Amino acid sequence: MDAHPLQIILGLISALATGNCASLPELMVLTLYQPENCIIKSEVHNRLVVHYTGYFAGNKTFDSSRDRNTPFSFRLGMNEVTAPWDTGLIDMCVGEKRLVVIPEYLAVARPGYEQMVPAGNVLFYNIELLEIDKSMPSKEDFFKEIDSNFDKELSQGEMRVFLKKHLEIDIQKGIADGANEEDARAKMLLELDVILTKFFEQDDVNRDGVIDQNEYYRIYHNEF
Ligand SMILES: [Ca+2]
Ligand SMILES: [Ca+2]
Repeated sequence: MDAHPLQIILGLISALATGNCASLPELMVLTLYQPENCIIKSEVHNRLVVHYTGYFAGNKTFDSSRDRNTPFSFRLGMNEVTAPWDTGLIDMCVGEKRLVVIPEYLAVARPGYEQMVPAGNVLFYNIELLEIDKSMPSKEDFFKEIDSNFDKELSQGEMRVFLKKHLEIDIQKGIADGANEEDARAKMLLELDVILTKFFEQDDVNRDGVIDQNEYYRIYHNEF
């Protein structure tokens, strides 16, 4: 009889954790514990408070909020944490525990954290969600979300990724309400180009092809 997929995954994780296996093919997210009452779940833009322990194969801890006795807080899906956290902690409820296992090629440290997470390691994060705050992000939060390379300028490519992500959320809502997926997607791509062109024509005041922080906050000042 074939092994159950969960058995294969657990076997792979235990081999990795003991250092008996060299590499992991892709990001893995496992729910270790889920409370019975699991109705309010984490979504993109929510501020989450978590406790986590990060360790390498062989169980060597490299970073732990539990050791510091200080929970860690961040906005989900807004580039405040590495991409595997942003995707791996969606749809989670308070009290839930997950194991996020990040393969070497995705285990990229954020600027300033290179020493803590040296390249070439599979990373294990044992994460418990303590709180979800669903209040709206600020304009500073949105700037950080768009600026994915942290250079404090918003390029057309970064704006495109950001808009696409948010239009995709609209599409999924439309499909849930009965819209045709192909039509919705075609309309989205059309809208995306129109919005992008208009945005840069209007708001790239010095015409250098990027939106800097002055230009960005000028938009907020004028339009919000
Ligand atoms: Ca940028
Ligand atoms: Ca500019």
